[in-house]
Amino acid sequence: MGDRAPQGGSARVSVGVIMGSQSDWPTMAHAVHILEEFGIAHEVQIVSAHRTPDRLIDYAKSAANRGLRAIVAGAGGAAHLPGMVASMTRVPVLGVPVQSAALSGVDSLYSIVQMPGGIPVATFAIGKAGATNAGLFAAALLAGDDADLATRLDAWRAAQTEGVAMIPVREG
Ligand code: RP5
Repeated sequence: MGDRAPQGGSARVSVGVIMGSQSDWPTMAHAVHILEEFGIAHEVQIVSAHRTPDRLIDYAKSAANRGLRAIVAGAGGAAHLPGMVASMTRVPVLGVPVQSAALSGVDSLYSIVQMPGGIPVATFAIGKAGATNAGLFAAALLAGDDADLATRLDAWRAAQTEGVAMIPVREG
């Protein structure tokens, strides 16, 4: 079992970030960085559906009672981690398809997005954009009953808008 000490704050952990392998970290780091930026207490673990199945079961079945409000789950290839976690918890699962070497993440995307009706997994874009947006989506979920977080999220979005130039720089 990995360390479940909260990161990004001393408050009760509200978001779990899990990934199928250490090799998923460069992608999933983008979700973690968003949670850090918003000061959202979170935990980060490797949970593999096929290499650590008992860890997966323990993680998913304990998630609701431990107070998790969202689980960001990234995996590549067969990518059954998000769906398997979702099958064992009512906590919303945000699936991030990691870009695979063989099929560029299309395999991961299809695997995560094609959940049969009854067990939902919210599926994001392949790779960095998906991980970033999963982090932002988790923040948006929590902002529903956290006015301070809502203010920070609105400010983040406004800053993003402010950062877009009207006229493109003519490069090259
Ligand atoms: C999946 O297999 C992981 O999520 C990872 O994206 C992929 C490859 O894992 P490694 O062989 O790099 O550990 O389970």
